[in-house]
Amino acid sequence: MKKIEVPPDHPRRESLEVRERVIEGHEKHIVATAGLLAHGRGEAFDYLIGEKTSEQARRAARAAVAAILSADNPVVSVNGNACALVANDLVSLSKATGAPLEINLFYYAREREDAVLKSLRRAGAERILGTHDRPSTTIPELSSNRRKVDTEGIARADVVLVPLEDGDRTEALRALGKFVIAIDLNPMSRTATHADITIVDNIVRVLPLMNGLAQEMKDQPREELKRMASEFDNRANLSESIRLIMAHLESEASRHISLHENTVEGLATS
Ligand code: PTJ
Repeated sequence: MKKIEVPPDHPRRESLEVRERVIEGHEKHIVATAGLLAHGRGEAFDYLIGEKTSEQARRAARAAVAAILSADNPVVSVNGNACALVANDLVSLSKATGAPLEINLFYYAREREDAVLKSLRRAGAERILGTHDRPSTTIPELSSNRRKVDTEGIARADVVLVPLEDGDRTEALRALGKFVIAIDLNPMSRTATHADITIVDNIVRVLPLMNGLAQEMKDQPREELKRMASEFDNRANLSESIRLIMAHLESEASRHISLHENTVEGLATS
């Protein structure tokens, strides 16, 4: 299918361009068909949070970077959507923090694994875990394809970053004693509620932010970073993230009332 050119002055240009990246990823087998639906859901939640990174999400991102930098064996899990949207940023984060990338697909197909691998390599990744030729083990608590994990990656990780995830794995990883960081635009999802730290933001905004934070924080004492991560209160974070959605909706509702009043006033005076 021919890629559409989004007009530079289109009011929704950024969102449409991101959508095009997902469609292109689907055509290259990087993104699962269900990944298109997942993206649509993400777009809807992005609208609800005002399509910008909140201070709360920044705090969560800072705690998340602290957890990754201070971990013994951190791993960044990569699925189709994350790869299509932020392959370069994932590679940068992996290099900045020493956390290897591990391909872990819910809708596994060999051609998808190959497509994600190719895309990560093209983005500059040197060490990629989770491929079919690597030693693997299974997470007994999980029945989905995600149960197969790399022996040198998620299997022995203490901290796992799971961007844009389906529900059950976060619970299983927590049950295994791992510290889970999720990036999810939906603060009410099962992943969001079960993670240790949930960054409620769009992966396309938050990965560059995390890379900046990794550079800024990488020389901070390990104990200080560990404390930042462990003191993060995810219940309060999610509650505040939901409140931000409500506040945004309130201000949108008020804006529409005042637009309506101005129109009525304008009609009365014309
Ligand atoms: O590539 P695979 O086979 O591993 O499959 C990946 C998907 C995403 C299809 C799979 O994990 C899945 O079905 O996920 P869900 O259950 O649809 O959940 C995806 C979550 O990510 C939802 O809560 C969305 O709101 C959220 N989301 C979607 N796009 C973004 C996002 N969160 C952050 N940034 C986004 N751009």
